[in-house]
Amino acid sequence: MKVTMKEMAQKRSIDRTAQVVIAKGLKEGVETAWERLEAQQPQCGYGQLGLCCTNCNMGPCRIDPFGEEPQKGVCGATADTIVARNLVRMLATGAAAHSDHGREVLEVLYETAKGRTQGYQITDVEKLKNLATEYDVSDQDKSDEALAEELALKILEEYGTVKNNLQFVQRAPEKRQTLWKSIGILPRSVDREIVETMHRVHMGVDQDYINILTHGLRTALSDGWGGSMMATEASDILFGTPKPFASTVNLAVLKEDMVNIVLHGHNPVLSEMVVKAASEDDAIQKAKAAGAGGINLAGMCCTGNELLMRRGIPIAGNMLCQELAIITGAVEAMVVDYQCIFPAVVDVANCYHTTVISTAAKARFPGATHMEFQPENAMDNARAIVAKAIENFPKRDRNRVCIPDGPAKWMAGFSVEALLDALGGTVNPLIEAIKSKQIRGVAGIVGCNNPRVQHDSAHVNIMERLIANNVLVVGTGCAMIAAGKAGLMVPEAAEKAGDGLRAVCQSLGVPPVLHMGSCVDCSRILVLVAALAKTLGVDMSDLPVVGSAPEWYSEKAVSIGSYFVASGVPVHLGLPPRILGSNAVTTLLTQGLQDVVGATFFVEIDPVKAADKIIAIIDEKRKALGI
Ligand code: SF4
Ligand code: MSK
Repeated sequence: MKVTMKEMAQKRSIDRTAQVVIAKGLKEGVETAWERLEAQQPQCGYGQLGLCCTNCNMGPCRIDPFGEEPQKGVCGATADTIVARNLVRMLATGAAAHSDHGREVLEVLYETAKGRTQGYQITDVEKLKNLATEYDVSDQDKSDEALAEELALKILEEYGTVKNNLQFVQRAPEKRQTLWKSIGILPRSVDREIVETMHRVHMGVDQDYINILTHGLRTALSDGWGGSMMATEASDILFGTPKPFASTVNLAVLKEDMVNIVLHGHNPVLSEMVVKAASEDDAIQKAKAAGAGGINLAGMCCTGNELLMRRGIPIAGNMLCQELAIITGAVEAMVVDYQCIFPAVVDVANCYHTTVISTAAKARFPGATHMEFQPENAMDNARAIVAKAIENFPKRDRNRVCIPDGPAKWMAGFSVEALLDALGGTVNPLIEAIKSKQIRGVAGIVGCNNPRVQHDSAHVNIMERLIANNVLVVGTGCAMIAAGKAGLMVPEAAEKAGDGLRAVCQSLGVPPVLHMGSCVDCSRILVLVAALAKTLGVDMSDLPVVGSAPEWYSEKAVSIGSYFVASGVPVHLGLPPRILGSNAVTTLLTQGLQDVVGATFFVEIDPVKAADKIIAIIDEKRKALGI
């Protein structure tokens, strides 16, 4: 039976606007991730099981999982060693990505304090002062700039500190810190743990899968309670701590009569300047002179989340929408910084008039127009980027433009500070709601899209079932963009929640799914969970709180999942990691860690069953707490 393009689009995504554009792409013969995934079939079985090692030039080696004799690589590495090494290598890459992003924001903060950047300012002075106190930096007789300079330097030093512990670790409950210390996973510094992971996975270093994975947890903690948390806090100081905002989301946020600029990637330092540059009169006049009504900015992935959280800028979509935005035929420029950007956006852009503008020295895309961003000339760089996009508008082929109708409304901006504001200053009302069972528990739903899963379906199905069962959902990243597109992030979505959660949401005027930001802002979830545990006088592992990454793809997700588990929060994965080639590694991560850190991973592909398992864990924790 012939499958129509519409049916194929529906099979690929549940996002109504994505379906329209997928069908357009199919009609126009534009290749996207779904075609490329198909072309990759069958994907390598050794790779899927984590049993392929390319760590040295005696290899590549692969272990036959069905081999009669236990097999080994040329050096003698076993399946357990190879699987563990491959996993922590992924984890370290993810931790490095988050942490390097954090370092760049801190550097901009430092340079801004020194008066050596263009366009930046210290926006959240209260947060600056609070952090200074946390870092034991006195603010007496100091200007905000002098304070920021000293603080930024002190935080930057933690990347390679010799003091052997990270300041933000002290935000965790004492019990947790003691546990980390006793099992040797208290993170010492950001760079050190990542570098040590890379050392350990070299041929002939760490061969003990338990030892390798234990250090993996330490590395992940240096991300969650280190690099990511630093990225979040420094971004808040520079650009403001998020407050609830109403905005719109999905591909329909693109506008037919405007110069559309899509801002994609992760780091807000450039995109914040593009927002400023695009609102300048001169830019708007230029856009009008080019025949447009003005300039329309739309976010994509986590750069989008950063701008949404602080500026209310609409988002065109999550990870699998990046190629689709270009296929609408209405995007003048896709401005990219780094992480989660398909190199293929350049090929897709070649089918239309879109210019892909790369901006980071460390992330070049062959075929893209590179306009390197420098903080000292940030506004000039941003103006040039906006001008480039405007130049493109007359080249748009109006006959090939197809922007779907109906942007979805959503409400975002739930930083911990904003949540506390809504709750009257403390987490106590939330704890009372949990104790009284109005709220059964909290689920942190985070992570990506993956073309191996119907786009957004796992996210939305899990979230709908959770809220219907009175589980409050908080989250970050592409998962939250999926929720927004599905209408779960407006206060009216409380109608879909169970009685208790509905009443709480209605009394506070908030949705049952709370958007806490970008991938690095998973650190906000850690802070929230730590605050709940401390107020209750228990450890984080005692709380009715579960994490989930239903459609994950990224190495960063491996790090995020691992720092949640190491922090005592059980984590659901909607797709298995590449560990199944080792029973020992699989058993350790799905069972053994319970006795070590009080939490494990579990894999469940079916979103409804996954939600039920999350609820079952929440109920068990409630029982143990006697609530
Ligand atoms: Fe093969 Fe060992 Fe080299 Fe890996 S490290 S490629 S298993 S020889
Ligand atoms: S952008 S890491 S696809 S959430 Fe942060 Fe989305 Fe995952 Fe990238």
